[in-house]
Amino acid sequence: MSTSPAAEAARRRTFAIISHPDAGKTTLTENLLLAGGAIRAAGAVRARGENRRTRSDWMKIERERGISVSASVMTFDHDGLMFNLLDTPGHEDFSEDTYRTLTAADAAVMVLDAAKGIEPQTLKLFEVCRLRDIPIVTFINKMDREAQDPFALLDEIASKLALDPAPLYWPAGSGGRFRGMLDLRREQFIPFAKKSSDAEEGHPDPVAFRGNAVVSYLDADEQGELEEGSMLVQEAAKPFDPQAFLEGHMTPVFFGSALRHFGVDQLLEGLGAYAPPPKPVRAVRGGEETHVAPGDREVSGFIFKVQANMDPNHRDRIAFLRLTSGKFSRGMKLKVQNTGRQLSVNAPIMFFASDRELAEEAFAGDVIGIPNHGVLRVGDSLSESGALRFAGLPNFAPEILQRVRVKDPLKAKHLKKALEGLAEEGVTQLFRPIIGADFIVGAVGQLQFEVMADRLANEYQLDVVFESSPYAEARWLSGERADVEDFQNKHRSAMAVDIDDQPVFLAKSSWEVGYVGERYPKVSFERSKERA
Ligand SMILES: Nc1nc2c(ncn2[C@@H]2O[C@H](COP(=O)(O)OP(=O)(O)OP(=O)(O)O)[C@@H](O)[C@H]2O)c(=O)[nH]1
Ligand SMILES: [Mg+2]
Repeated sequence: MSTSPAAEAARRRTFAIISHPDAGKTTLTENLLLAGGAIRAAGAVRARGENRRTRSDWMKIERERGISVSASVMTFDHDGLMFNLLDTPGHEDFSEDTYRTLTAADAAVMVLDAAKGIEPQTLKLFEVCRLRDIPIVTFINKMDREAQDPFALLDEIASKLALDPAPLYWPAGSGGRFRGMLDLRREQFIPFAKKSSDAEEGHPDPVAFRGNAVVSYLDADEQGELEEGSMLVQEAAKPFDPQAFLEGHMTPVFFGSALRHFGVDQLLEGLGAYAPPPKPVRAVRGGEETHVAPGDREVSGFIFKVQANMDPNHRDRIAFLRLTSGKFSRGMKLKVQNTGRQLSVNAPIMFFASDRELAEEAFAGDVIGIPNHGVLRVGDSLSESGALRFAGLPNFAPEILQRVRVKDPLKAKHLKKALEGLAEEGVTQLFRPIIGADFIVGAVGQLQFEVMADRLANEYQLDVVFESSPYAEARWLSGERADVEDFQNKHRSAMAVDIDDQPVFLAKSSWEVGYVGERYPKVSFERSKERA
């Protein structure tokens, strides 16, 4: 087998699963792992307190609430291809994580709940995909429940997303009347086995649609309806064109039920066949625009996510590196572009479904976890020379600022460390006012505070409460040092520092920001922090 970086990258399929909350991303992730032979049994997402649990919702709060709060990566080898699958949270309070994760993906699977179609959050995520030219595969999930008319669903994709839907399968009924689906390319009927228990399920093998065996699964009416529907849709929809898909104009549409492991094999096959391998990535080297190709010799990549305490016993901090070129081998030295710091990557982790393993080698498209002590941050570009810089990642300004208090005052020092640890993930912001002993936490959504309180309890044994703070806006200051210092000295009661000791102005309203901004034209007040 060839191991040239180009050939290895060519067999990578790195994709993110996106959708509105609850459409079934995590369930689908699990079942793709199952379909790929990476695990034996899928855990029920909502099976609280049981041993069977999803691999990608590994945080305690995720298991308890049955929601994903953090993106996770899962790698598996199937059919000669390496799949890197990124499960993302659907709730908008966690959008930042999802947006960043999309920067590491070469394709996206958009999961739609067949009863709901395109929901607001799906639309937003889709816009991000479009900005980044990521081709989109559509999976219409929950066909085992009463669904909308499939034609209406396709119409919605076409009108709301301005994307040509090209169904590769066509469903026979839904909910209690769901019988299976027709493979439009092979004229085969794939029967859905109805079973009420969630035990290991097998669905019967496909049969020829025009053959005799189909009558065991469809009565005459159902057969006629499916025949008519499939003819209509093939007349109405454009045939699937892989090139139009890669260019972002068309989406192949799959149907199924992730929970009942139906249609998942077909989706995996489609991803293998059509999802693109890693592409060249735009970068800057020595001030010049350039492209980094997956087959380039130099090993490079960027950090799109940092996660603290994946192993709570070790207070670890894992930076997720999406590789963009070269052949990475364990022990290699990589340099961080902005700081020039070099690090030996001795214990890189790959996240296989059943286990984490040391990554001996990795190629463009792969995601490896690098344990570090806060040296690596989201958005960092890594390479052997340290000269490559990839485009920055989106930075969300905090929308809500709250004061955090630990119930046991003796634990205040411990609280500081814990808050810093979580803030290093870059999703929540920590501000320490210059005057007083408060900690102010900034986040984009209310749910972030709940997650934080929960994680502080579970990962740091700290019982905290979040309270409203007098502040509504945080602004990072920049400008000539003397000007910034002058401003700070005159506004000490509203000044704070972030985890990197950068000065931050805390304002009571956006009006106040505008007001002081006019009086200090030489100082700029940034809504989010760009790392130098
Ligand atoms: N009936 C039915 N239920 C499903 C199916 N897929 C998922 N579910 C259920 O839908 C609920 C949400 O599923 P998840 O996989 O957690 O959804 P998600 O998109 O990952 O949710 P977030 O990550 O929180 O946005 C769970 O109760 C699943 O069991 C399906 O095909 N059929
Ligand atoms: Mg989920």
